[in-house]
Amino acid sequence: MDLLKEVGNARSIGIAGHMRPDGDCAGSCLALYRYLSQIKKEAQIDLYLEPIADKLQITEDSLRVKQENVEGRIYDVFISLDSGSIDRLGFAEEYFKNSIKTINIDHHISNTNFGQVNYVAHDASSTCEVLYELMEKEYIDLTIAKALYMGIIHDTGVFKHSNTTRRTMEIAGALIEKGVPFSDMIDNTFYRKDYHQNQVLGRCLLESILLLKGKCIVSCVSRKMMEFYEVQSADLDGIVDQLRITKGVEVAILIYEADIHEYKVSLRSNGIVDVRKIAVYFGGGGHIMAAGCTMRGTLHDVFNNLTPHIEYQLENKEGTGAGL
Ligand SMILES: [Mn+2]
Repeated sequence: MDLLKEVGNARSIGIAGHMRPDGDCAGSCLALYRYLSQIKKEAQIDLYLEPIADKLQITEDSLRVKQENVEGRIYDVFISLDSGSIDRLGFAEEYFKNSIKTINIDHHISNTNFGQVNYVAHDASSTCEVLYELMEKEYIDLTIAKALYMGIIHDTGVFKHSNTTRRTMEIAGALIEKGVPFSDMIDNTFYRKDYHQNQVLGRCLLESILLLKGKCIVSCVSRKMMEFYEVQSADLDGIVDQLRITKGVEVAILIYEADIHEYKVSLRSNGIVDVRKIAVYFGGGGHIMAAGCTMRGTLHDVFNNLTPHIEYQLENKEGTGAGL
């Protein structure tokens, strides 16, 4: 796809990403906004996103992000980024639907090809990687490079997940060459935790329990604990991954109390157990190594319902070496 050709002489261009923007969504939107603003100087360009987390607001264009919903506004071209389906666009879905031409750029395998023009690269680590390939390289300045780099590190878990390819690293290298302050970017946008988040992490590690001969580790966060530390569910991100890397552990579980007798369960596997299967059984979903579901009952019920599934998979798959 020739991105600039597809945008053509549009006088108004809208850009949007998915609800609750993550690093790749915010990064790709900020990068494309800046890119088109530089090249299509005559056009009116608007970027729509739900509020971006402070740590992801890495370019000054973050201040230009709009959340308004003006009825009847029609764009010549509207571009969706990092969104697997049209409903994931949230309030911007209306704009997308009403636009004269729609373009859908993404990397999710599940993408529904909801645009008139669809460019979905399944093998790309991130939408930022896809965008890099579509951009004329001479227009990639430091601002764009930073935004693209952020998306790549977030969707690859800093080059750790299996979606990282040689090409991903080559692109990251090209972006570093533009002067991206990568150490700071990785610390500030990916690993940084505030004091309260660290306290809850510590508490979870301290109170974690090993089950099934040390192959399963569990920790729970009560409503009371969340109120005490003044944290929200998003502040618990990463705790289950820390539990997962405990030596000898195959499955890590983090449970937090969302409501009375309602628990959100995050599951992580090191390969032998397919946690997606377990999550799906309880009405949730996810991937083989990372999944989640909501369970009702007492904490005791949650434990008793979950562990047999893990035990079953451990007993039936262990030692085969096949992993899955
Ligand atoms: Mn993505």
